[in-house]
Amino acid sequence: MTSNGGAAGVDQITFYGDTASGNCYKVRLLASLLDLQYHWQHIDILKGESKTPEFLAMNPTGAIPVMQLDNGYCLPESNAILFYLGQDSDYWPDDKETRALVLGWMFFEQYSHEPYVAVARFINKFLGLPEERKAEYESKQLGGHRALGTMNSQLETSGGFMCSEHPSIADIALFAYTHVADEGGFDLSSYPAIVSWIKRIQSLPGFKSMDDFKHIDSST
Ligand SMILES: N[C@@H](CCC(=O)N[C@@H](CS)C(=O)NCC(=O)O)C(=O)O
Repeated sequence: MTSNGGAAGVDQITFYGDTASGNCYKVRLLASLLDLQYHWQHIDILKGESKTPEFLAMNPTGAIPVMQLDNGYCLPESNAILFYLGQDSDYWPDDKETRALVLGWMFFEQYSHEPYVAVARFINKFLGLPEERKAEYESKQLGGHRALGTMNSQLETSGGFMCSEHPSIADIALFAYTHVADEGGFDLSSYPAIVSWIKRIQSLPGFKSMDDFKHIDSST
């Protein structure tokens, strides 16, 4: 288990996940941007570590990430965890119209983006694009490009981030798989507003890349 530095949190938080997964990276990235203290417990889904009775007691779907507090409270679903962590921060807007927009883009991420961009990346990067999944990989390209095109149009007019001129948990949710979309075969050079947005997120104070977290974990 890895512990990070940072200011003392109110509740002791443990995240269970694998930073190579965008869904897990997004919660760790927000914790870093908010300078939250947490323990990190690596879970290898390919070894079945998310299907043990202990893990299923925390999340019956057997998926990562899961957040656990020291009082025993367990919360699965990456975007629910982003909301839990971000709701008292600048990453959750003050007005109700922008809050609803943030939720809308987080639902977009899970329904219209992640099932295409993340799955194509998984088949290509983690499974090595095996022959028997090539058709599935190809079938993800159209939906992935549709999602990236939608994001690019939104970013052309939204003020710099997805919902306004301020970053929100919707940006963190969407950043996780968008910035590694090339690993799923999506060339981001056709989406200049996304490329600029990625740089803006990478410049936020407290930003850490997937590789930064990998180095932190291997050095502890
Ligand atoms: N909607 C969930 C998706 C979680 C998910 O699919 N996690 C993957 C890794 S990225 C996983 O654990 N897969 C193994 C499994 O479901 O058995 C979230 O956003 O947290």
